[in-house]
Amino acid sequence: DYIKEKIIEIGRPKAEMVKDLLKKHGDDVIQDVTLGQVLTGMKGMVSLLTCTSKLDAEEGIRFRGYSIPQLQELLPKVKKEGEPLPEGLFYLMLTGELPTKEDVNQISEQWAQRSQGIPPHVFDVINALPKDAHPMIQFNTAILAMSTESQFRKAYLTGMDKKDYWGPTYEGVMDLISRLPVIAAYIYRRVFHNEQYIDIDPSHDWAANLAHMMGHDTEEVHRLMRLYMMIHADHEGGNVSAHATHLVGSALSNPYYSFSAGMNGLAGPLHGMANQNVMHWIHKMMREIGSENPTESQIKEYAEMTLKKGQVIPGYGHAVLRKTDPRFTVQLEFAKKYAPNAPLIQMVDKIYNVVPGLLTQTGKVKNPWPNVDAISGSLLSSFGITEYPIYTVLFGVSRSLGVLTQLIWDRLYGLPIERPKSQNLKWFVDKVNYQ
Ligand code: AMX
Repeated sequence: DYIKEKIIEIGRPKAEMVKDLLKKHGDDVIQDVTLGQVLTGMKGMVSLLTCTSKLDAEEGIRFRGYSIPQLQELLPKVKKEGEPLPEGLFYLMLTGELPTKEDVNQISEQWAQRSQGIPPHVFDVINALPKDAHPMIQFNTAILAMSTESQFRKAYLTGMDKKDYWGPTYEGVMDLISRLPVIAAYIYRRVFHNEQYIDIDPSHDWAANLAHMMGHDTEEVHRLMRLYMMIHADHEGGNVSAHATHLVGSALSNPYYSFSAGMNGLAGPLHGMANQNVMHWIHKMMREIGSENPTESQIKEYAEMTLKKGQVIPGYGHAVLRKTDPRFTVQLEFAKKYAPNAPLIQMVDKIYNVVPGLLTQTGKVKNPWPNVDAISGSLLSSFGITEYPIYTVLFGVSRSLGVLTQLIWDRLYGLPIERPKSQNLKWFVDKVNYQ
């Protein structure tokens, strides 16, 4: 596997640098921490080493330095006018270099092959759950059930050198990423399509295969799925799914345990579940207003009511971003190009016209602009994937690309167990001489 060779070549000197940096500058002060930061979710506190991507409050995500529009130009595609292949983004996050078409093909083939290895008990475990168990419960249960295959655990027990931990981690990560679309599609077909399952097509790329196995085997859904899988892949290290994966991984838990932790976090309504909740919010609004095509002033009134009830407007706001999320914008552009008359996209536009103003008026929301989830569900729905409880699962399949790549780097760097200090309320009170 030449990708593995490449990782050693790039990773070893970086790992040495981390050690040396620590030795020479371990006591240097890099930032002051305020009480406010600790009590509001550690926002802005630099406390993680993440190399796969970086989030700027104004311009949004960059993967290894490249913005989404740049990657749309630079990453290999199936067709010139199409969307980049997520395999290419994975390669970029893993190695820091832009892939060739050949690198991407090699990953597509490897993943199609590795996807065949899901042990039968994983499907038994899914089947043992009630069909109305939320798809994220089924997804995460399957991920944990797959950890029986962990190569890391076996290698650890045989007693390997720490320096080599990244190797079996890489194998586990490749297996896991390859198998997630199969699991996601299985759950989708089980819950929403009468258990009519569709086999993988090894000639397809990873994202197209997911669409194919879900039963949405058209070129336009392949294209949409590639876009979706690219933009949800990573959002630097501190978001709940990335941080949870890293944290649990720091105990040397295998990639399945680690990723499962991240997915439990993604299932929260303030994080990945927001994409489903946006659809829930829109449909409830249409029902309550009694129209599929409410006016902007009706939407405004409904949104005001949501705020009055002390609830959040899903799809808006962000812990880091302070402008419209470029992941929202790229989806809106895609929609305007390929589904300009879709009613749900027009609805997204109308909501976009009224909600930021309302959130600004509250005086407390730090970012009144839409995030990735404000449109992703409406876009999927407009292309026929209308069963919105599956949306967070699709987010999760994509998120594996970034957080599991970082897990390989955690092992390459030899990062230790994470263990921040906690204090009780009295300590904080005394520290600031609170009267
Ligand atoms: N609607 C109503 N109120 C909101 C809001 C929204 N969309 N976004 C933030 N607020 C409120 C907060 O609840 C908080 O209220 P409080 O002081 O009464 O507790 C106040 O504004 C300040 O919060 P903040 O500093 O602006 O946000 P945060 O960093 O604490 O939280 C986020 C960020 C995303 C959880 C929040 O904006 C939110 O709840 N948004 C809606 C859910 C959502 O879309 N989540 C998806 C985010 C992207 C992702 O991870 N997929």
